[in-house]
Amino acid sequence: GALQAQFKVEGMTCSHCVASVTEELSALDGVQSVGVELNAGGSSTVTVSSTSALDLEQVRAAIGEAGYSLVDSA
Ligand code: 9UX
Repeated sequence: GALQAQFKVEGMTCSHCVASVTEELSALDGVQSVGVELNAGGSSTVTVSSTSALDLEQVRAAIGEAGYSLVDSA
């Protein structure tokens, strides 16, 4: 089955942000789907389904490429 991982992302406030992040993450190896629960006032939750485990630094780079910041979980 597919693996699912959740990430917190700062700075996303609109549907264009969602589209940008979705596009960048979808380009990563093995990614099957990307879902975003937008929270314009704080950190949005991004859920990624993939066929293999994601490389955190690739995820960070993709989110940065879209113009946003991955929030490191404590
Ligand atoms: Mo969503 Mo626009 O950030 O700069 S509000 S794309």
